[in-house]
Amino acid sequence: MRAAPQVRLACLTPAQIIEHASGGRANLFGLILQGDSAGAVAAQLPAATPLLDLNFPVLPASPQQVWGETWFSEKPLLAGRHGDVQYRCNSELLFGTVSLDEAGFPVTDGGSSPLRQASESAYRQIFALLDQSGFPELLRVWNYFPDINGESFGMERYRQFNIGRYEAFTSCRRPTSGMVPAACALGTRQGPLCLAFLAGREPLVPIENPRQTSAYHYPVAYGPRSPTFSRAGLVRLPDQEILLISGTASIVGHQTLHAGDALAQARETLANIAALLGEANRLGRHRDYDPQSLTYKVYIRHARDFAAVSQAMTEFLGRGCPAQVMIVQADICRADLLVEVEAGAARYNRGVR
Ligand code: 3EB
Repeated sequence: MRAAPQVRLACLTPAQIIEHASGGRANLFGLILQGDSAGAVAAQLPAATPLLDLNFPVLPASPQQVWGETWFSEKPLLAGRHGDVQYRCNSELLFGTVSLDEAGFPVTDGGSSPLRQASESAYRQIFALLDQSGFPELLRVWNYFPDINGESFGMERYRQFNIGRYEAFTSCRRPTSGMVPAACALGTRQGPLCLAFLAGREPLVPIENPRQTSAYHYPVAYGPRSPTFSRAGLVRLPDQEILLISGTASIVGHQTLHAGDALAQARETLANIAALLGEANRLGRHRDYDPQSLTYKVYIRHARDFAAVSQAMTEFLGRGCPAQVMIVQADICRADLLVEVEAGAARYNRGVR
């Protein structure tokens, strides 16, 4: 039997999450929960578990609307807190979460918006922790905040977020292109700015998509500061390799394709993921990354597009495949995007030269 990877990414139902959390065998790094009753699951987890409780509706709608993206460690974990950052780490990785209420960042004379200030503060706090923790490398960030396509202070909120994120990277002397983390950025219905992140001792092996302009090189038409993220990345650990695919959408070059057509957008998105798998197989230790071996989180703007997006996933994966797919309803960071897909896989290194 193949040994389990030291870190495992899984989409689980609430019953499974509670069973794992109380079982004691697999340690929980942390969770990103979706669904209206995520709070009920969170209440049953040990105190101080790094946790994002998002209110994205899980599709198809069911009475038990909670799913979780769960990060497991087979190695013992230490827990800690640094400012507003809650984290757990083992010998190789650190997983953390931070939630900041925009109301805590009133506008002052400079005119910088609360969201921009909160975004900069969240990233600065993460970098401050990483600089002193022995896990200097930021590998993956999940970014969530309400009203992502709304406009205030003369600018779309996603663009405000991009400025705050960029300023934290520069003021903390981090590169803003090339060696930047994999990421996603989605709009919630309400609540604070909340981030989850994964950090490590060794740098990410960044992966860009040959079909797309690198996001950090987007033209200024998309906002005064470009988004600071890599299209994907490989995390190399002594005993395993983790592939992390960032939020991926129907963008070719830097332009949105197929406005208004969810099926065509989903197919274009999956063509982008296929291109990233090709790059991962070129750059990785493991040459067997394929659609079937990934765990997916699919964000759709409108619940009515569920059937079309499910169809595209089935075309990509084949019927009856074992891959795990979680579909949730969320706002996407460009108003013309209807779907965004992120994915991940972990490979045990034994037997690989
Ligand atoms: C895109 O390709 C779609 O701002 O961190 C995807 C992944 C997107 C991450 C981010 C944004 C982000 O531009 C949006």
